[in-house]
Amino acid sequence: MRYAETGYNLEIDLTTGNVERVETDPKDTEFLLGGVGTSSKIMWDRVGPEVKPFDPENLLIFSSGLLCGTSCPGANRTMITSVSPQTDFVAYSMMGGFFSPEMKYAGYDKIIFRGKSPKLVYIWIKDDKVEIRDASHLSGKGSVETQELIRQELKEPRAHVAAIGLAGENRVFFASIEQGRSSASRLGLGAVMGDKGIKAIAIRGTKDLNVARPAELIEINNWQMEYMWWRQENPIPKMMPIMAILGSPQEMLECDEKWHTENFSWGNSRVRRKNFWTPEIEEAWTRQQLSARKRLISCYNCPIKCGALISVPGVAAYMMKCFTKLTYAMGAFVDDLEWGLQTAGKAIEYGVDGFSCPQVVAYAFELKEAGILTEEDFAGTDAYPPCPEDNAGRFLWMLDRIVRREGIGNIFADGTYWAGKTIGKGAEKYAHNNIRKHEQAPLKLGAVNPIYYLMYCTNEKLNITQIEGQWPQMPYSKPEDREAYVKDWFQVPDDRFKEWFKLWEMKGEHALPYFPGIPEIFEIVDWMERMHLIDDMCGVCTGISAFHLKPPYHIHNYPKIISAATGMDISEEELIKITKRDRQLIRANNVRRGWRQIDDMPPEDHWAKRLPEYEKQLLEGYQAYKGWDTEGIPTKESLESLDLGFVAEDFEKRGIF
Ligand code: MTE
Ligand code: MTE
Ligand code: MTE
Ligand code: SF4
Ligand code: MG
Ligand code: W
Repeated sequence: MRYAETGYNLEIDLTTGNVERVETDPKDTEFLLGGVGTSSKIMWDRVGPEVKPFDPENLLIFSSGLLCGTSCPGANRTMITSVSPQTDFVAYSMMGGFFSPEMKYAGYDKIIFRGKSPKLVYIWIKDDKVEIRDASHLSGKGSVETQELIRQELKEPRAHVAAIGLAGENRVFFASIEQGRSSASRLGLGAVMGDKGIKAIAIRGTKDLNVARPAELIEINNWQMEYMWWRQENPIPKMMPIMAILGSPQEMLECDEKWHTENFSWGNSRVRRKNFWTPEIEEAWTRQQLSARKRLISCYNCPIKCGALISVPGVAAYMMKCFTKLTYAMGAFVDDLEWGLQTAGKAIEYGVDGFSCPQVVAYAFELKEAGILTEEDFAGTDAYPPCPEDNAGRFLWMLDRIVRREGIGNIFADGTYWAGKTIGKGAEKYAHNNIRKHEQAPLKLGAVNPIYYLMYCTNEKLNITQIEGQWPQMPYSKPEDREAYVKDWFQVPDDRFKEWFKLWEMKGEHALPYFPGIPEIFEIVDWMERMHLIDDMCGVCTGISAFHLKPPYHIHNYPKIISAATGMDISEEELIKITKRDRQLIRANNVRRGWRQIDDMPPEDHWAKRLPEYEKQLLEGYQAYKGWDTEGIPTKESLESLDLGFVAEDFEKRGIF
């Protein structure tokens, strides 16, 4: 008997229409747990470096995590893996909601798509019954709208549906996949879904899922639930609100946006607006947020409710969480939150990433202002009007051109990096906020922070929120606050971390960037990265885990949770080894595709004050610490010590070493 997982993957070949339920090898689970771990192995085995994002050979894998569907709180993430059109590397993007548990209850750990359908289809999975159904009547429909239409058509109100909008159908490089209370947003996996001809996947499962030692598991889960309630009622003192309580950043709850609106940049990540947050703005934005927010909502088996149902005039109700609340208003320079929420609603129906899209549109207007694009590029045709002059109007005009790939929009539909290359004439320079060809949060800061520097340089995930956490962003200035903070900090790998924290100060010798010291920084970064990776293998939401300070999941209880759920009995050391192995394999997939360290440097202007010598020392040291060479390639010794000799052999054959 398999525990915590079903032991089966669903393989769907869209070219031939072949559907197979394939038993998986339990050894793969011992080797890489599940989620991104086992998906990376499938990508390694089956998608060679010659495969391009829109080749039929590219796979699109919807994976549950190892703990999804069990009693573990917040274990609901679906990890979607494929070669990204935006980066040409193997990417993964996540969504919460209800999809993964439903997949497990239908009897599958992963759904693996290959090939391409000749016409637009949707997939209907009800337990053992799998149908590929015609979706021509859904062509052009919104991603949220489609979910409801399919539930009605199937007369299955309890089916969970992941769908793409117009952007995915038109292969916009930053197209998302939307699903009820969540979104797999980044890296354009919606475009791969559209390219394969899949409009949506609907799923309903009614089977049981077994766990190995239920009483033991539930005891830990009960402690986690109690602890979470306690944490919500006892915010961490003197921390910024989104870090003080659990949840993917609680932007739906929080109305005070002084910090984000004045410290994050507007437009194409360019302009900081000091003194934006006036009493008038505060009053208007708070009122608008409270009236738009109908109720707070959660994902499967999570009490935290960090999402919200949003209803604003002119667009259908939709779900929102985290920072997309602000990206549209700020990207467009429109000082009206309600307009931002309306535009976000529209963009979500089109199915685009709320981080990339506003920056891409802002970039287009920067190029116009710089004279690189001309009036003619923004002219109308028989099919659409000329571009309006006002900020709101021109933003919506460009959004419409992009998702339809009309006129100049066709170029911007490829994102800032590729659009810059196509346009030339110096346009590349204006695409200034990318890492690995991908638009980053519009965040420009002062002096380089060594912890963030290393995360930006080395992590394969493309969002800083999806790597950071565990270690506070800033020290407390008062020793007694630091003392109080470490008192109940049982999540740390060991007590040395508490000692470093107690000595860490805002200014002077014990302040960033030179304190904590380099070896300590490596351990802190490694810890943060590891916890995120475990979440992404297990399908646990980082909003109640790795992203947070003092979360209910940590390095000491994870091995117990995994053991009780699966019956595998792994120790902390073994879990750490699995995460190292998984990390090397994720990296190896991309190294084989030509990735080198130079592809992953943070934008030059990310920090105003850089320290090139120190940065070099940090990066080279961390690479050695992680078992990589100076180009970021995993070394032979490291690969072999993690039982990844097959990767080393492949690298040898290809002359990569
Ligand atoms: N959980 C995992 N395992 N991995 C992640 O990267 N991202 C978090 C959170 N949970 C993340 C995660 C962040 S920053 C946000 S905003 C939400 O998931 C996004 O939720 P959604 O994907 O369901 O829309
Ligand atoms: N795009 C859409 N369409 N919807 C969203 O909720 N969330 C943003 C960003 N883009 C979001 C979005 C946030 S807060 C995060 S952290 C990332 O997507 C999550 O990326 P992922 O879903 O690819 O893991
Ligand atoms: N960093 C700082 N210093 N302060 C913040 O409030 N907000 C986070 C994160 N980083 C935040 C922060 C939130 S809510 C989001 S969703 C991300 O920035 C978005 O950026 P990313 O694309 O880099 O994850
Ligand atoms: Fe969903 Fe928020 Fe709970 Fe995470 S913390 S599972 S995003 S409700
Ligand atoms: Mg997501
Ligand atoms: W986020």
